[in-house]
Amino acid sequence: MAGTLRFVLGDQLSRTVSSLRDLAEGDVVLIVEVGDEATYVRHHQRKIAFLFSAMRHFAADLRAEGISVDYVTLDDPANTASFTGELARALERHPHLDRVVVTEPGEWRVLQMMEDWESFVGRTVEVRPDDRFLCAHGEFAAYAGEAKSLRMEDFYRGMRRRTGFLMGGDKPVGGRWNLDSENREPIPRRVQAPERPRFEADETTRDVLGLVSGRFGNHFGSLENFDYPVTRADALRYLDWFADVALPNFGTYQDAMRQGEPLLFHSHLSALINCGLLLPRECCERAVAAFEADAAPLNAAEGFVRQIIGWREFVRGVYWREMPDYADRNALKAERPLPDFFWTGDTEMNCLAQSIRETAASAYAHHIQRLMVLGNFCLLAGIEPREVQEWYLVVFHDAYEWVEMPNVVGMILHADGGLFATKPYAASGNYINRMSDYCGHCRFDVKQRTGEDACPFNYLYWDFVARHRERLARNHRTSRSVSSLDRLDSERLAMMRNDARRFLDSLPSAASY
Ligand code: FAD
Ligand code: DLZ
Ligand code: SF4
Repeated sequence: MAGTLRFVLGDQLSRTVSSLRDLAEGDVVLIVEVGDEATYVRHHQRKIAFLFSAMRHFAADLRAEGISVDYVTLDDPANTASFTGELARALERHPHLDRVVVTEPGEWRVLQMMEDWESFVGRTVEVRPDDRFLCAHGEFAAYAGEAKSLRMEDFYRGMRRRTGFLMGGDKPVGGRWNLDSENREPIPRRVQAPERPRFEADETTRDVLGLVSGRFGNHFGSLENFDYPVTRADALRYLDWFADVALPNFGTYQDAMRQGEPLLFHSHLSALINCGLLLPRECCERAVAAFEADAAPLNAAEGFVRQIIGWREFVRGVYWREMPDYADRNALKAERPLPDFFWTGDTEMNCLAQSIRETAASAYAHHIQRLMVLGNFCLLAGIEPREVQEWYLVVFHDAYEWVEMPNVVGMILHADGGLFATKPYAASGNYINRMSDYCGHCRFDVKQRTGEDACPFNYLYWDFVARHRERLARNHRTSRSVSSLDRLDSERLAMMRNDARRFLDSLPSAASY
């Protein structure tokens, strides 16, 4: 009897993914653990363990439904280590299957592989759209057209209209589309971050943790205290917990940072959404329901929905529109290698040390740590964009190129020349001091601009403005920084630029990684 091999990748773990939609009697679902996917960049150990465990649990859920699953483990002695090799081997095991169905991948390099599959395996290969995303490629193309600059806000309004989330007819609920101005509060000491549910590692996860520490123990990060959801049921529990407990304060403290507390009121759901255990639509529906039940304010629900149907969908559209050369953009001609401390956390700059060490421990940092601490440093220090991309792709458990790359190339580094960010997000230590308590624990003084004890973000900021003054002067959102630069005492500016040179020259590059 003929049938279909349904190849499900590690970030497609959804029962409703398009490749599983018309599953029929005799079909086989293929899921494979392959070394190449863990090492094309040397992913954080925790990300590999999370995905392998989620893949094994997903396979078990499918089998419990009576679906035939062919699951290849990493330690299978015949494992070829690649998607292509495992597809070919699977078809040898199932010669009666006469076609392959797969959902399009999240990375350009995997799409290139898929394009060769048909001729390689001698079967029809159908690559289906990934309709977990709410905006199809064609719809994004229709929105973006040939435009040289794109604005997320316009796209987002279209998505609100299309989904109907937080809409009253054709008007936004509450009268405003975007309540971001209410979402920039520092977090007062009296406000406690909520205690989170922990999802204890079961036997499957413990097996995977052993496998990963044996094979990838020299990769970045730690496997200790692994307690993240790895099943659909636990992912839904975590979403419920977020909507009930953390969402009400999500908006207000979205930009805040606190020493030792990376999660605060953030959802911590990105890795679950990106691998398929949660659907973006259901996350938004849950947040909207909380708002409608008066359990969360509008600024929280709108802020959360905007991140998902706005930013998340938008960056995915940008990635596929701009690839493959997007990866090589370097508009600011940044050429410095990534400093070694990005892998070790050994830096006296407390905000960076905290963000990097927390990332090593949990494969997570929240958006403002990624944007305004780590990203801001890479921008100001002029770190080469490909090196920054690789770091971000390695260290976060939610990282796939479609989402990592536009955030790095476009959002933090301005390496695409401002395709969608209206200005480079450059900031001095002042911003970090306002939004966090990091500076109080730091050996540097955030108020000083020059000298051994001055916060490096301060002199690096002015050095950045001076280096890029022509570009910044042309942009009405940054021209004021250039005017401020021109008002600085020239001797003082020279001292700051000297400090910046001394600091940058002293950075050890990451050759040891
Ligand atoms: P929350 O703060 O609770 O936000 C809710 C959800 O909104 C997230 O789960 C995520 O799905 C979505 N979201 C929020 N901001 C963005 C954004 N800018 N782009 C896309 N989706 C967004 N997110 C990833 O999922 N993978 C990445 O590899 C990734 N790399 C990033 C690199 C940089 C330089 C920056 C600045 C941001 C990056 N982000 C990435 C976006 C964002 O930082 C993370 O989605 C967020 O921190 C995940 O934590 P959370 O689930 O607690 O998010
Ligand atoms: C990230 C990752 C890792 C570490 N391992 C696997 C794997 O063994 N098998 C698999 O199917 N997927 C894995 N992934 C996710 C893929 O890298 C991801 O599907 C592609 O990057 C396309 O988005
Ligand atoms: Fe970061 Fe500067 Fe504050 Fe130290 S003083 S934590 S380096 S912003």
